[in-house]
Amino acid sequence: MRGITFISFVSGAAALAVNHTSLPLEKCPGYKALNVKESGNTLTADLKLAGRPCNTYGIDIKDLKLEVEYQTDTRLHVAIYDANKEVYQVPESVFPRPEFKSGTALKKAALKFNYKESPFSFSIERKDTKEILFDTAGSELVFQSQYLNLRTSLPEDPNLYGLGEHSDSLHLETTNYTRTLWSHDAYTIPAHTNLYGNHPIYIDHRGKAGTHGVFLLNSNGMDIKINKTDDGAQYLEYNTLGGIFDFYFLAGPTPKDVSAQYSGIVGLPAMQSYWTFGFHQCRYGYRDVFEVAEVVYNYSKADIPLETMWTDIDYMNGRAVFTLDPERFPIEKMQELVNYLHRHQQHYILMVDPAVKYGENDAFNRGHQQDAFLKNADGSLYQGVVWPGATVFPDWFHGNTPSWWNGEFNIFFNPETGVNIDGLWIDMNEASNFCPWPCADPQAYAEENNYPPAPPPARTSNPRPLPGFPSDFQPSDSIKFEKRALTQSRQKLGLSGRDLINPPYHIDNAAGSISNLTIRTDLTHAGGYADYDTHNLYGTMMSSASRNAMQQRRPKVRPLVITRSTFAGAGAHVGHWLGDNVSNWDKYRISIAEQLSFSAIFQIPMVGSDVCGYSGATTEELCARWTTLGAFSPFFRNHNELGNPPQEFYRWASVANAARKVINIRYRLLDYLYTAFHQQTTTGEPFLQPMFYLYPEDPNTFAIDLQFFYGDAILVSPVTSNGSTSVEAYFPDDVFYDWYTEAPLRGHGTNITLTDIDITSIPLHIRGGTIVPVRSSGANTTTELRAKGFDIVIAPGLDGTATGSLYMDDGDSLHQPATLDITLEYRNGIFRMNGGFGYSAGVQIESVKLLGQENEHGSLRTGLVNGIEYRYNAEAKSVTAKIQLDLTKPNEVSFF
Ligand SMILES: *[C@@H]1O[C@H](CO)[C@@H](O)[C@H](O)[C@H]1NC(C)=O
Ligand SMILES: *[C@@H]1O[C@H](CO)[C@@H](O)[C@H](O)[C@H]1NC(C)=O
Ligand SMILES: *[C@@H]1O[C@H](CO)[C@@H](O)[C@H](O)[C@H]1NC(C)=O
Ligand SMILES: *[C@@H]1O[C@H](CO)[C@@H](O)[C@H](O)[C@H]1NC(C)=O
Ligand SMILES: *[C@@H]1O[C@H](CO)[C@@H](O)[C@H](O)[C@H]1NC(C)=O
Ligand SMILES: *[C@@H]1O[C@H](CO)[C@@H](O)[C@H](O)[C@H]1NC(C)=O
Ligand SMILES: *[C@@H]1O[C@H](CO)[C@@H](O)[C@H](O)[C@H]1NC(C)=O
Ligand SMILES: *[C@@H]1O[C@H](CO)[C@@H](O)[C@H](O)[C@H]1NC(C)=O
Ligand SMILES: CC(=O)N[C@H]1CO[C@H](CO)[C@@H](O)[C@@H]1O
Repeated sequence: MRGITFISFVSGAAALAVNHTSLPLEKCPGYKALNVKESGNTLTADLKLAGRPCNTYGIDIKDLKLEVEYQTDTRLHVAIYDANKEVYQVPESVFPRPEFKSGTALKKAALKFNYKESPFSFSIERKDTKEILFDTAGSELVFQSQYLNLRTSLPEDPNLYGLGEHSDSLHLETTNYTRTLWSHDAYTIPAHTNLYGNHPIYIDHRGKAGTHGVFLLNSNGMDIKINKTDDGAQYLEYNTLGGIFDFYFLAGPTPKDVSAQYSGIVGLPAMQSYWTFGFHQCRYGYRDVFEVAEVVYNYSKADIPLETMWTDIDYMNGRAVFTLDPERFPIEKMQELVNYLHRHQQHYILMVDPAVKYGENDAFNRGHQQDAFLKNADGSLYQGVVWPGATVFPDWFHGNTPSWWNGEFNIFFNPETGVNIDGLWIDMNEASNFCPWPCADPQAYAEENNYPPAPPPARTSNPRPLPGFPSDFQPSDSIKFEKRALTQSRQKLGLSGRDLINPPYHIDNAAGSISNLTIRTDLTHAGGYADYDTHNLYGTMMSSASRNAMQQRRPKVRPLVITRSTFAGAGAHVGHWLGDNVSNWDKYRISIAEQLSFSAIFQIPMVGSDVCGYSGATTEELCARWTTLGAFSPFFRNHNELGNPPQEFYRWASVANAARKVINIRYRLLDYLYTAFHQQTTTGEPFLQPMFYLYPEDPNTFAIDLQFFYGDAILVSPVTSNGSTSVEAYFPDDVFYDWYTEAPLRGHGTNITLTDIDITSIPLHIRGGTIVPVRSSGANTTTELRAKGFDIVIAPGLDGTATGSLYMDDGDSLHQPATLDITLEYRNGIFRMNGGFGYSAGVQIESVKLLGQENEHGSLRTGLVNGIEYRYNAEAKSVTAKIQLDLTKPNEVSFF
C-alpha cells in the first residue's frame, strides 16, 4: 500500500473529504496511554495516536479509550474503543453483555492486566504462576475506520482450538493459517474457508500450565492469522473490518472451566425436549407427501425407530416460504400426515428460509405492509435471488419484524388450519443470495437460472398401499384431491463515510467480495446499522426471532430450532447442523472435530452432521459407519441432497442393522445423554468433549479429534477409514471397560488397535470412575422409552470409586414443575443414590451392576444375600444385583 493515496470522508462527526497518504502497517505509530486511572476493580485510560497516521485501510482514529474490568474472579474484560463512541459495536439487543457488578475482589482475580504506556501495549498474566497468556507488545495497535489490527505473541507450538465455524482440524494449525469469519453459504464445507457461522473464541491449552480462553466480541468480517514471524516467533493476529476490540479473557484453569466461563458471557445453552434426542430422517427431494409418508412407513416396517420426520423446501409452492405446494403437499394430506405421526408418538419438522418471494403472496404482502423487509438507500425493497426467484429479506432489526414473523408462524403452522409442526429448521440465513454481486437485475437472474426450478410431476395418489395410513394415502384410481392451498387468508452505530462494499482491507472471503452471494453490505438496517457491520449476526437474529415465534405458538414447551448460521451466543436459543457436507470419508472424519468445537467450545451443544453425507452418493459402508457415529451426536439426523440416491437407513440390510443396533444403544443411554446435556444447560460444562478435556495433562490427547467423550463416561472410538475394520484408539493412563463385553481395559497412555469391528458396530468404552444409568431396553419411540426401567452400571476407577448422576423431568416443559436430580456414588463397596426426587419417573431401577471385579478372596457378594440376588459373571468380571429400587428416595446397595 506504500504511496497509495485515497480519499476518505471520515473525520470525527464532521464528514470532510480529505486526501490521505496510506502507509504500510509497519509504519503505524501505535498509541500512548494517558490519564490512567485505577479504581477498585477497573482501570481506564485514554489512548492517543502516537505519531503520524498511517491510514493503511481507512483513517486512524486518534483518540481511543481503554477500559479494563475485573468482572469475576476468572473473567477479565478489556475494551478499546473510539473516544467518540461512533464506531459500531455489537448491539446489546443482539448480544446482551454479561452482568458486571463493580466490587469483585481484585485480590481473588486469577488474571492480571499489565500495560506499558508508550507505545501502549498490554499483557494478560495468570497471577499464581506468572504465566503470560496474551501479550500485544510485539506490534503496534492499529485502530482505523475500516481496519483493526492486534497481535499477541504465543508460546512455541501452542495448542489452540475454536475460532469457528470451520472444517479444519480441532487442534488448529499454527503456521501460515488464516481463519476468516464472514457468514457464507459454504456448500460442501471446504476446509480452510469461512463457513456459515462466527465464533471468535479460542482456547489456549498449555497442559499442566493450565488452559485459558480469549473471546473477541466483534461481528465485523475478519481474518484471524496464526503464524510465525520470519524469525520463528509464534503469534495470533486479528484483522477486522471494523468494530472495536472487545476482549474477554477467561482464566480456566481447566478446559471445562473455560467452557463454563464462556457460557457466563454468551449464555447457557437452551435445554431441549427429550424427543429431540430421538432419531430424525430428512431428505431434500421427497417429491410429495406420499413419499414422505412412505418413508415413515418403511422405517416402521424395517423396525428402525424413527422419532421425527422432516421435510425440506420441497413442500413449498414454487419454493416460497409460508406456502404449500397444493398438488404435492396439499394441506389436508399434510394434516393427516402430522396427525398420523402424532398418534404414533412421532414428530414433524419443516424448513423455513428467511428470504420471502417478491411479488404477490400473503407473507410478502403482510411483511411489506409492516415494513419488515430490508430496503435500498432510495427506500425501494432490496431484492436478491433465492429458491423462489427474486426475494426480499427480513430486517431483523426492525421493530415490526417479530410480530410479522410470529403472525406468519401462527397462520402457517396453526394446529387447526395449518401444519402443526413440532420443531423448526431454518436455512439460508447467512444470508445466502444466489445472485452474484452486483446483482443488478434479480428478476432476470432468477429467470435465466431457473429459480424456482420446476417441481417433479405431481402424483394424484400413492403408488403403493401404506397400511395404517388414512385412505388419502392409499392407491386409488380416482383423482380426488382438492386444490385447497392454505387459506392465505445512536451511538455505536458505525462511522459514516466508509466504503461498505469494497473495504480497503480484503478478508479472505471464499465468495470474494463481501457483498457477493449475500445481502449487499451497504444496506442500512432499521436502527441505523450497516449490513457491513451486522452481516455476521443475520442468522443468529433470525434464530432468536424464530425461537420466539415457536415459543409464542406453543408457550409451554421447549422450542426446537435447528439453524445453519450462528453467531456467538446462538446456543442459548437454537441448535445447529453442520450444513451441506459431502458423502465422503473426509467429511465423516471432520464432522467429529466440528461437533466438538460447537458443543465444547461454542456452547451450541445441540449439534450434528448430515448422517451418511449430504452431497454426492454415499456408499453402504460409509453410510453404515456414519450411522454408528451419528448415534453419538447430540442431534442425530440422516439427510441428503436432491438428485443423489436415497439413503434412508432401510435401503441396505447392513445399514438397517447398524441403525437398529446403535439406536438401541443410544436410546438405552438417552437419560445419560439428557442428564449430561441438562448439566451443560445449567453449568456450561460440556456434554460432548474432546479427549483433552478429561485428560488435560496428557499431551497425547491434545491433537486427538477422531475419538471423543460422549458425556464424562463414554469414550467413542469410531473406525474412520474406508475398507477398514480396525482403529488405532488412544487410551490414557486410566481404566476403561468395554461397553459390549464389560471387560476392563487398563490404558497406559498408548494406542491400542481395536480390531474386527464390522460396519454395524462402533467401539465404546466406559471410563473408570463413572456410573451410568442405562434404560433396560430400547424402544420404538422416546415416549415408549420413558416407560422402561433402569439398570445402573458402576465402572470403578483406579481408586475403586465411581460417581454419576441422573436428571429427569417431564421431558418437554419449558418450566419444569418438578425434577429428579440425583447423584450416584460408589465407595467402599456400597452404591448410594441421593438428591432431589421431585419428579416421579414412574419406573424403577431394576438392577445395579458393578464392573471390574476379580472376586479372588470370595468377599464379593454372590447368590442370595439379604433377599437380593447377586449374579457374578466370571468372564465379564462383573456382578449384578437384581433389585427393585424406587426412584423416589435415597437408597443403597452393598456389594461386599
Ligand atoms: C487527492 O490527491 C490526488 C493526487 O494528488 C489529486 O489528484 C486529487 O484531486 C486530490 N483529491 C482531493 C479531493 O483533494
Ligand atoms: C501459505 O498458505 C497459502 C494459502 O494456502 C499458500 O499459497 C502459501 O504458499 C503458504 N505460504 C507459506 C509461506 O507456507
Ligand atoms: C505467515 O508468515 C510467512 C512468513 O512471514 C508469510 O510468508 C505468510 O504469508 C504468512 N501467512 C499468513 C496467512 O499470514
Ligand atoms: C419403501 O419400500 C418399498 C418396498 O421395499 C420400496 O419399493 C419403496 O421404494 C420404498 N419407498 C421409500 C420412499 O422409501
Ligand atoms: C462471486 O462469486 C462467484 C461464484 O463463486 C465468482 O465467480 C465471482 O467472481 C464472485 N464475485 C465477486 C465480485 O467476488
Ligand atoms: C471405498 O473404497 C471402495 C473400494 O476401493 C470404493 O469403491 C469406494 O468408492 C470407497 N468409498 C468412498 C466413500 O470413498
Ligand atoms: C496413535 O495413533 C495415531 C494415528 O495413527 C497417531 O497419530 C498418534 O501419534 C498415536 N499416538 C500415540 C501416543 O502413539
Ligand atoms: C417396534 O415396533 C415393531 C413393529 O412396529 C415391533 O416389531 C418391535 O418389537 C418394536 N420394537 C420395540 C423395541 O418396541
Ligand atoms: C461428492 C460430491 O458430490 N462432491 C461435489 C460437491 O460439490 C462440489 C461443488 O461445490 C462438486 O464439485 C463436487 O463434485
